[in-house]
Amino acid sequence: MTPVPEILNFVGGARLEGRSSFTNVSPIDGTSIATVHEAGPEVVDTAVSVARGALEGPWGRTTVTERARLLRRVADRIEERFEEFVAAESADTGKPLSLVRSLDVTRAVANFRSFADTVSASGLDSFLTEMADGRRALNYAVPKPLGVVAVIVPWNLPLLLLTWKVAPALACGNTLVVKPSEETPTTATLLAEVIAEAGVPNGVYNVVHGHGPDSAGEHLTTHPGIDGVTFTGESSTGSTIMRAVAPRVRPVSFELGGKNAAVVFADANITDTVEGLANSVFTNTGQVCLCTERVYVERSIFDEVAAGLVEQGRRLRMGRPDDAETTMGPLISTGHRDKVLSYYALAEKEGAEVLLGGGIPDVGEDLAGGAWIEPTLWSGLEHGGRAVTEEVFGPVAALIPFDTEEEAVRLANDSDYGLAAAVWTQNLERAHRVAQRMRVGMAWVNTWFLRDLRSPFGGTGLSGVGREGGSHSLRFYTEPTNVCVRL
Ligand code: NAD
Ligand code: 6OD
Repeated sequence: MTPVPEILNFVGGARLEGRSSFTNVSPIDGTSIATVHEAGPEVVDTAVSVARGALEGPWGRTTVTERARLLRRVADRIEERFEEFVAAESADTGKPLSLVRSLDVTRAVANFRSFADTVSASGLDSFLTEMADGRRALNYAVPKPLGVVAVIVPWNLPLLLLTWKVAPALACGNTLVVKPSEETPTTATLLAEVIAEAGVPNGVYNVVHGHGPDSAGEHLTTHPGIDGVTFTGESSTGSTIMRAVAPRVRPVSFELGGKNAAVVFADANITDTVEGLANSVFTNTGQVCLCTERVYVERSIFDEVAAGLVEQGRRLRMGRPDDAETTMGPLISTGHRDKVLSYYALAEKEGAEVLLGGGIPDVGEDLAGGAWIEPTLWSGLEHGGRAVTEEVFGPVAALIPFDTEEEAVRLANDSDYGLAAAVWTQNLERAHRVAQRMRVGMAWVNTWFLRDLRSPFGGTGLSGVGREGGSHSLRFYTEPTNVCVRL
């Protein structure tokens, strides 16, 4: 038997062992794929102090031009090692290689290039001169890095979400201690190699591995040496982290959960809409925070849309990531599958008619140890039940009919979350009117997850705090000092 690789913490350019370790398991078939060294308090402590040292060293004196050049070099190096990143991300998550190539790693490259462009155009390197205030004074604000930033990310789009934070944070001159999800430790560690190869000084980008509570995550968020936390994950974890940083009043940027709605009007192009809806429900096995889990359909086309969506779900092919026929991977773990299955059972208890799926598929003996799940569609649920209000984070949606635009807006907005919505209609006026009334951070019209990396990304309510993307990210990762000179 070949020994599984070891994944170590990466601190100040060195690989550090942990006092304990855990096994990273393949979601495809349940086999062990790596041993991961868990960072205890002493490793986290070292990482934070190394990051502080790097902030006070030459990195702290780099110019925007130099940092933008380094970001572009990181993007180039990821491209050079593209297939290595693809293989690592797919092994950790079970995603089809085609998806990792087209989405995860491609976006990692784009994140670095986009923030290199944004920071170059931002004027962050020069004084931002503001208007004199009428009392013959000149005000100017000097943007400084936020400092040592804790970056904590989940398992669903590990490299995409990590680089979405790392690129702007580095662009602004911060130093970082990154904690990837315990489920997906590999690409954050590969990124450390690439960042070093690009010429970023040791200590600027550090990785600590481990779990959340009582482990690396908690050690990091409660550490007195961090200046801010940027976090993507569950809303309840966001709430815990907020409490952890409260005693020292540290700023947070939170991208959290969602229970996203799609609203489909009778005047929509049905073929395009059904295809778009299927993407928004099933992409990445429903494990995208933006995925649609509630579909409100105007009653006159309800049956047609439901039938179309069922047909799209039936066409999904589960299998090994390197099989060209595979279009849907497993969930991240059998633990997460237990949670999703508990919602499948709950929905039936709450009166769902199961239009598609509802259980564990037969994927054959080879893959039986994996976290496979059937894509699932429900109708007949009341709007207020738990299956329609709580985030499942699996390949599942509830279809609910509506009769008027007002009712559709009310139902879509009736959620404690407020991340994303999609409106499907060919009526231009209605498209703008309804999209603007959505109580969410991002509303798409006749599309889903179409991204411009400069636009504000984030959610309201339980879905987050603040916005990231383009200049919005730069604002979080900098701390301005205003200088007022009497004239
Ligand atoms: P999670 O909150 O369980 O874990 C996210 C990260 O936080 C992991 O690295 C985990 O180890 C760490 N963590 C957990 N508890 C912690 C604690 N007490 N202190 C410090 N760190 C802790 O989330 P997950 O299950 O990995 O990801 C799925 C969730 O993430 C879903 O709710 C999904 O909607 C959300 N998500 C949101 C966005 C967005 O942009 N809004 C993007 C992706 C995922
Ligand atoms: O596209 C992005 O920048 C982004 N942050 C996507 C988040 C997806 C959630 O799973």
